[in-house]
This record gives sequence, C-alpha cells and structure tokens, in this order.
Amino acid sequence: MKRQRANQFLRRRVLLFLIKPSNYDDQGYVVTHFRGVLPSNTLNCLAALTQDVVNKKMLGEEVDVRVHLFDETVQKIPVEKICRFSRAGYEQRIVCLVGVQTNQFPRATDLARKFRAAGLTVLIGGFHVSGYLSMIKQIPADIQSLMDEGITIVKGEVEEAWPEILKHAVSGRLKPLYDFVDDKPDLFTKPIPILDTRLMKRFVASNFGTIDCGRGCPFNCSFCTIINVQGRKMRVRSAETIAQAIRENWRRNRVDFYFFTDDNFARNAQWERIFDTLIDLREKEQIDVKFMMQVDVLCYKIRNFVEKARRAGCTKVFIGMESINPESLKDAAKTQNKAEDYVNLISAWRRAEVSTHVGYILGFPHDSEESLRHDLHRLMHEIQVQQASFFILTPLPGSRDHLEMSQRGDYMDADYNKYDSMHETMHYSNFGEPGSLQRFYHEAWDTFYSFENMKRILLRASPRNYWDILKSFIWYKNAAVLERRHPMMTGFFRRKSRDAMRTGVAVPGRWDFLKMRVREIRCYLEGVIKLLWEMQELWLQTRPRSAAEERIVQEMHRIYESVQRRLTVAEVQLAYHRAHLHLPALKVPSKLSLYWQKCNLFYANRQVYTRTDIDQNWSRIVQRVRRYKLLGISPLRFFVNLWLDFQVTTMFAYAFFTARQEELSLDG
Ligand code: B12
Ligand code: SF4
Repeated sequence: MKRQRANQFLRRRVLLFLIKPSNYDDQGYVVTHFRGVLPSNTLNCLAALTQDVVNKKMLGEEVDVRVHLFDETVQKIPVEKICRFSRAGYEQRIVCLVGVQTNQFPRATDLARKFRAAGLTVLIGGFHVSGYLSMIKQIPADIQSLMDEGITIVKGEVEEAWPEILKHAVSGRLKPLYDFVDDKPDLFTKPIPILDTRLMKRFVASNFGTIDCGRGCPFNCSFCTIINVQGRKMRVRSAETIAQAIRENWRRNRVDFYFFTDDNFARNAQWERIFDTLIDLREKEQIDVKFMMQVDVLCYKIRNFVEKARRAGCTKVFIGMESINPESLKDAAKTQNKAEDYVNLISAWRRAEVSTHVGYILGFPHDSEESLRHDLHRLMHEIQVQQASFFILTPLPGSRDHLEMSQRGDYMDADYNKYDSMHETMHYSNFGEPGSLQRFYHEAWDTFYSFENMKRILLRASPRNYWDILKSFIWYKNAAVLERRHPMMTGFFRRKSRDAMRTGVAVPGRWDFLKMRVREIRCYLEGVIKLLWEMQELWLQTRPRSAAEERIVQEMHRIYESVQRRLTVAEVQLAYHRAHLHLPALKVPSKLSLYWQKCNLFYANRQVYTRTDIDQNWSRIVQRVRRYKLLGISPLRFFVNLWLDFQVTTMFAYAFFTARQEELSLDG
C-alpha cells in the first residue's frame, strides 16, 4: 500500500488542455453561446488521438496524463484558473489550441500569449497556420513572433505524429515548428473522433456526433484551402472502424445522428462500403442511425449513390453549389459544376426524400447585385433547393486565390477575425462602394428565409424531412436574422463577458456593460418571441393535414375568395357542409359547437389554420399598454387570448418534440 502511494507520488502529472478557441464579434467580445449547434470535429479528433496515447502508455509509465476539453463557442475558458494552478508548480500544464481557422487566429493568439506569459507550454494547430504556411513559404511576422515567444506551431495533420509531439512537450523539447503537410497520415485504422459526454450537453442536440470518414478532394477550386492542406488524393477510414465507433456511441450515449464532415463524401473511395455497413446497422442490428454529409454536384450521377444514401439513413446533403452563374463557376475554376445539372440533382435527392442544403458564394468577379438577385430567384423558384447558406467570397490563407492576390499585391483586409465569410475582406469588382456586398449578403438571407419562401419549401417537403427542415429554419433564422451571424458559427442565446475581450479594445465600465446587456437581451427575447410565433404560423399553414381537414380548408378558401372578409359562423358551417358532401364521415358542427371549438383548440386541434387572430389581439393589447390605457383592455379578451396562445404553443411544442417519433414510425 505504502509502495503504491510512493509510486503515485513519483508519477508526474501532466494536465493537457485541448481548447477550441472561438472568434471575436465586431465589438471585440468573444463569441460564446449558451447552447451550440455544431460540435467541433477537430476537438473530438484530437481527444481520440490523445486517448490512444494515454491508453497505450506511450509517454511512459511514470507520466499520468489528465485531459480537459474546452470548446469556447459554448463555454468560457477559465484562463485565470488554468494559469493560477500552473504557478503553484505541482503539475505540468500543456495547452493545445486546436482547429484554429483564420477567423479564430486573433483569439487563439490572445489566448496563447496569456498562457505563455504564465509559463505554460502552448501549441497552435489547425487550418490557418497549415494553410498559410503550405502556400507561402516565408513565415509571416505574426506567426514568427508567436514562435519567438516560445509558442509551438503545428502545420498539417498529426494522426501519426501526435505521440512524438506529446513526448517532446512533456520532456520540454518542443520545436518551434512542426511540419507534416507533405507527410499526410494514412487514416484507415486511426482512432475515430471521440464524443465527450460533458461537452455534448452544451449542444442543442446531445445525440449528435461527428466523424470525418475521409479527407481530401480531387477537385481544384481556386477559393478552397482543403486541397492545399489535406491534398487532392483522398484518404479514408475503414467502414468497420466507423461502424464500431457508431455502435459504441449508440450503446454509451444513444448517439444516433452524425455529421460526416468529409468535404466531399461522394469522392470517398469507401462510400459504398460505409453505406452498406450503415444499412446493416439499421436493418440487422436495429441501430437507427441517421446522418448528413457534404457532397458535390455530380454525386447524383454515381450509380446507386442516392438510393444507398437514403437506405443508410441520410436525411440531409450539403452541396457545394457555390453559384448558378456559369461565368462565376469559371472564375472559381469549379468546372465540375454545370448549372444545367442543378435541377436534376435537386430532384434526385427530393425523390429519395433527402433534404438539400446548398452553399452559395457571393462576390465573384462576374457577380453584381442585379445578377445575384436574378440567380437567387432561380435558386428558389426553378432549382427549388430546400435550404441555402450564403458566404461572401473570402481569400482564405491556404487557397490559390490568397496566394495569387498576395503575389499581385492586391488589397486584403489585415484583420483575420473578419475572414469568417460574413465580412468583406477584399475589393469586389462589381460592388464599388464598400459595404454594398455585405448589405446584399443580408438581403440574400432575408429573401431566402422569408415567410413565403419557407412556406413554399415546407409545402413541397415530404413528411420524412418536414421537421428536419422546419427545425433548421428556426436555427437559421435565429442566427442570420436575429443575431446577424452565419448559422454555422452561431448557437442559441449569446453570452458576453467583459473579461474576455480582444486585446487592444477598450473594456466598457460595469454599468455601461450592464445597460448594454439588458438592452440586448430585451431585444433578443422580443425577437425570439416573434420568431416562435412566425414558426408556429408556418407550421399551422404547412403541416401535413388529414383528407378531411384539407377539404375544409379548400372550401373555406373558396368561400373566402368570394367574400374577401373574415368568415361568419354560418359561412364556416357552409364550408363543413360542402366538405361533408365529399367526405360523409365529417360532421357539420352546430353553431354552439363551433364557438366551443374556437376556444378549445385541444379538443378540435385539427381546425387551427393560423394564429393571426391571436397575434392581432396581442398587438392591440400591447398598443394600449404603451399608451397607458390599461382600462381599455378587456380582462376577458386578455385571458381568452392567453388561453388560445397557450393551446397553440403547446400543440406546436408537442409536435416539435414528438417529431422524431413520427419520423421513426414513417421510416419503419
Ligand atoms: C466540419 C467543419 C466545420 C464545422 C466544425 C468545425 C470543426 N473544426 O470541426 C462547422 C460547421 C462549425 C464549421 C464552421 C466554419 N468553417 Co469549417 N470546416 C469543417 C470541415 C469541413 C471539416 C473539419 C474537420 O473535421 N477536419 C478534420 C480535422 C481533424 O482536421 P483539422 O481541423 O485540420 O485538424 C487536424 C490538424 O490540423 C491538426 N490540428 C488541428 N488543431 C491542432 C492543434 C494542435 C495543438 C495540434 C498539434 C494539431 C492540430 O490535427 C488534426 C488531426 O490531424 C473543414 C474542412 C476540412 N477538411 O478540415 C472546414 C473548414 C475548417 N472550415 C472553414 C471555414 C471557413 C468555416 C467557417 C468560417 C464557415 C462559415 N462561415 O460558417 C465557419 C467558422 C466556424 C467557427 N468560427 O467556429 C475553412 C477554414 C479555412 C481557414 N483558413 O480558416 C475550412 C478548411 C473549409 C474551407 N472552406 O476551406 N466548419
Ligand atoms: S469541391 Fe469543395 S472541397 Fe473540393 S476543391 Fe472544390 S471547394 Fe474544395
């Protein structure tokens, strides 16, 4: 016993912090949300690699490694606490800033300097440093100064090299720069990203996992960084390792939805094996796993690809469409995309009842406001995609665009925090005045996610993906319209902290900060209520209805078109009567029972078509409150309205939370 204690005492403890930094907003606050939507696959990847090193005791028997994961997009990093403990000097502390993209580089730099100043060992890796240094051989001043301060830069993928880097870190022999870009690891049997149960709880859906089943892409788009870091030759994970990880996650945490983060799953040489394995998991082992993936425009031409994807549980595909303007596609060397394929592509996925989400880039040299408006109209009405994400063309370090612009000496914004595809970072030829492309960018989001377009999309959607699309609309509108941020970098309910601001930005006084937060939170909550009302209205107007209900709605519309005012009770009864002629099982309600149905929606929920009346009553009540005419508010009307709203909201919430059950039974 004593010897065991002595051994424990002699063991060196290493605390390893894997931190995924966020970025700053335009005011200099760190972007953190109460709940996130998309977890970081890079963080999960490094967690798995580290776990493997620890399990295999690759650092030696005497080293006891404790790993802590942080994702700053959903939690505050306890910088002071991490540094304080290090000053006590009991344990060695190593901080790894992981998956640092260009827009996160300024935040990562601030964090790295704080940790380094407290004497910790610090490493930075991810796409910014890997991309920049793989295209431009001369090390830029900002990266050089980090290295001069003793911070280690890691360029490229570390599946093979991670044990060695950790050994160097633990023994204090780290080099300033590690370079693995030309030495890409084979992924076939490497550890699959691990899901951290504690972190998963910070995301809206804790049944959500990520796996990169392969890396690289054979194409050659000029704005893309992936090919210059992960290469044009695809490397893949084995279908069996993927299936084993899915089984394990299902058993331990009931994870049943995945984002396969491959940039182009259609070019993964193992796609068919992976699909077949997933089909077996679903059909033979009853593990009802579903997933979304990224594919290219030509994928629908691959034999069996769409059909097998559906059977394997694919519910959504993200397609790199980028533009429907052939000139713009040529500008980007995206020659594999042919705009004439788009309609066939979308209808192939629609027939398989898999929803389609396209990435669309704004700001190519041939784009103008007028041409983009025209293209957007075609995207919505002719090609009929179900979801779209817009990105402002950005010269990301690591792309050919960035290299060529650097060589030509073209203007590029010096602030990397803006390289998030929501900001203008270069000159856009047909958008002379600065800010005009950004204005159009917001217009594109507002137009695509307008009530009328969302309604058209949901009316065309199949029951299998109706709720998936509606839920995405809530997420997307919350981000793009309420927060004015890109949904892929936005969660729910923004948090802000005075003590984690960008270096160089003046920290506001406590009182000013409090006033600002109260104002912001009030505006946000008002926005959330409006958003929920809009989504309820959307659901009421589009939800799948029974034949009887459909008939009544048609008859009511017919009568409404001839009278052009709200229908009287007698007219509603007439609609029932006409519907009854086609569907005799339908009872024509008495006048009294129609009044009863009007107040008791739970009893007759099939007859709720809109919440317009409820909203109008609320706005009348609010107007009176604003004019201090409280006595003019009828208590009866107030309580009836509250009761009706409660019922509609409850019905919506019930449908929302039981949607997954419905999907399952439909699938079965
Ligand atoms: C999934 C994904 C997302 C997810 C999750 C992010 C994540 N990192 O998991 C979501 C949807 C949130 C996302 C959002 C965005 N993304 Co993204 N995303 C990807 C994608 C497709 C896969 C990421 C992944 O899992 N890669 C696999 C991992 C294992 O590779 P890796 O990150 O390079 O990590 C390896 C090495 O770099 C290294 N490493 C990484 N960090 C560290 C740290 C240390 C210390 C060490 C030793 C090693 C190390 O080890 C890892 C294992 O080998 C990549 C493209 C790609 N192929 O990577 C784009 C990519 C990273 N995204 C990109 C962009 C631009 C964005 C957005 C700005 C887009 C937008 N407007 O929404 C946002 C920004 C989000 C933010 N601020 O948080 C760019 C980044 C380019 C750049 N130079 O910045 C990429 C490369 C795609 C592209 N178009 O070029 N993204
Ligand atoms: S298809 Fe996508 S991943 Fe492949 S090179 Fe083009 S942008 Fe990059």
